[in-house]
Amino acid sequence: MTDLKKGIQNHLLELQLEIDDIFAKGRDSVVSEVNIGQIYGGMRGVVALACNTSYVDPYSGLYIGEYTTDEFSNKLPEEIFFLLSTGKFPDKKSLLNFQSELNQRAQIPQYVWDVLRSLPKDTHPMTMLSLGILSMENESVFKKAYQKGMKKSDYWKYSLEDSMNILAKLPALAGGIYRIRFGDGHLIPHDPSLDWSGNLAHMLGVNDDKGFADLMRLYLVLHCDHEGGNVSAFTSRVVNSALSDLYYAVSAGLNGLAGPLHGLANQECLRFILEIHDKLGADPDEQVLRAYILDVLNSGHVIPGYGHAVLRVTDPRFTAFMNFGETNCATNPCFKIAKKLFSIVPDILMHYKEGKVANPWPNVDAMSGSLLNHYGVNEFDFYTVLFGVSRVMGFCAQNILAQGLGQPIIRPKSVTNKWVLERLRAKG
Ligand code: FAM
Repeated sequence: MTDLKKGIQNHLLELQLEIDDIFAKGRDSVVSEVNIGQIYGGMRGVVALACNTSYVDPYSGLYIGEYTTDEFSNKLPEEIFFLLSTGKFPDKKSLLNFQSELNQRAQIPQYVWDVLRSLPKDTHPMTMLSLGILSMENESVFKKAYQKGMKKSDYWKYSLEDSMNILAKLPALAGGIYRIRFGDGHLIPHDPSLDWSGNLAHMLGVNDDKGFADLMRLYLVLHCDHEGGNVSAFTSRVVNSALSDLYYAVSAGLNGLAGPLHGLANQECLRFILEIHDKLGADPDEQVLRAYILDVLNSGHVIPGYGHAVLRVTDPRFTAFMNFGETNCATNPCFKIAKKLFSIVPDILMHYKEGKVANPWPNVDAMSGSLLNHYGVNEFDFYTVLFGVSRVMGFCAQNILAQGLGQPIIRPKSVTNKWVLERLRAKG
């Protein structure tokens, strides 16, 4: 058994003991009530899910296990996947074993490239990523074992196998999508001497600069997971809860990530910054920039990269990217505009329409595009693919743990307007 598998097994035992304790202390205790506004309001604020990979505190941001963003942001993505799924960082030997496993599984079947190359030239790269993974569904070891009648207690082990196979192929898949969609179509081979994010930087073939490889590492670490209720993670979990295997579940999660209010926001952010650069110049005057932001708001548009459904402070992932930018690309015009926006937008949003924006602070997307721009990745449509490569770690870890804990199919109850009206009438 690999160290990762052993680690997950031990983690599942710990989590199960905690759940037993929780149930013993108060299985029927009420932790959250649902009002009618929430039924019609995207279930915002309803506590209805348990997710033990990560937690988002409104005031201190993302925790993976016990670790704050500051504490894990200098790690490798492989260490982060270990942490998400076992609750602990791997030691050196376990890390090397895991990396070697990934290397052995990195080869992408030829039919995936045939599918991707057959798509219209202007297909969105997120469609290609989602379809690339879905096209490999026939390789699912979970599906094969299920058909042979595997025990429920073994589900997570086969989902781990599927996860490893999917994760191992992501750098090559993302690199290939970039080269087919934006380059000459020539694929750069996987290099087993490089780690996971190093291979992604290598196979994109955009930039040999060490800073770019460092940015890919940071990018893949910071986007890995954001608890269980966000659109993509929740979608992935709902689909997997029907025992659709991880190829289906990961592809479904990525389809949710492709929305402009979720993962696609990062491409909108750089577009917004470049528009400012074109219209107002590289170093816009503060008052002019303020007026521009107000115009955008008054024309009914959101300011991309600002706001969050859970966070109520500057996203620490934004801060990690900003610190990276200060060290590596402080003179880049987009980075400078992104920094200037940070000094202006929160104040405007705070006072906009009597403070209706719950969180005026920047989220992870407000800065990442400027850094990618600095290293020459200027195809906005590709940005969410990088987000997706990272977020698949969270989808996989969440689903493996949920299966290991025997969680059932997810099926909340919906009601009609008539039902709600009758309820209100009955209450008088
Ligand atoms: N600019 C202008 N208005 C904003 C705003 C922003 N950046 N953020 C929120 N609002 C508005 C929002 O549209 C809503 O207005 P209406 O009542 O007229 O519909 C109002 O403020 C209250 O919304 P909220 O409660 O503050 O936010 P939500 O929880 O409904 O939505 C976001 C959260 C992230 C969808 C929202 O802040 C937004 O659209 N931000 C811009 C897009 C963005 O950056 N998305 C990335 C999210 C990121 F974390 C990710 O998933 N990658």
